[in-house]
Amino acid sequence: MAKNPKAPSKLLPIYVLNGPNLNLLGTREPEIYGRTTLADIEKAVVTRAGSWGLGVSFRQTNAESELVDWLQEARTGASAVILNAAAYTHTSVALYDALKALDKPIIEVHLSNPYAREPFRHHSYVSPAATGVICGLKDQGYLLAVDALATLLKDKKK
Ligand code: CA2
Repeated sequence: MAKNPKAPSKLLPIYVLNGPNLNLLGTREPEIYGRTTLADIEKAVVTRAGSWGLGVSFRQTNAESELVDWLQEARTGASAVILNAAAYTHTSVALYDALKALDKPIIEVHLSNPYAREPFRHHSYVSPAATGVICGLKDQGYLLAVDALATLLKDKKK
């Protein structure tokens, strides 16, 4: 699909959902998560999605229940979801259930590579319900997820 910023999108927006503590990005542990803030990532994601004619609803919460509510909302409000569930990735059956109820493309994103970190980060409740997983590429992972979704959504329309 050629990028055509002038083409108006008939698609619902992509929800980009971020879990606990990601609001602190850029303030600590830059060696793991990079120096980019979540606001910087939002700006870059909105620009990249716009270049594909796609809209974005970018959100962050520290509450597991709010992530579940947003995933339920995505059933009718989103064309696809990019999810960095942060620590809930490794703990939340509720997120797994909500993702299984969502019949849309889902890309799991992590800034770090959880498989190169502590053993408790090696299991994800999100991955079995995700269309694809991108990790270890810091903020670039979000942009790759947008590109992947643009292709998947175009293929779906064919
Ligand atoms: O690498 C990722 O994107 C993670 O989802 C980030 C989570 C972590 O629990 C996952 O295992 C992997 C942690 C997000 C906390 O981010 C902070 C950033 C700066 C300062 C403090 C926390």
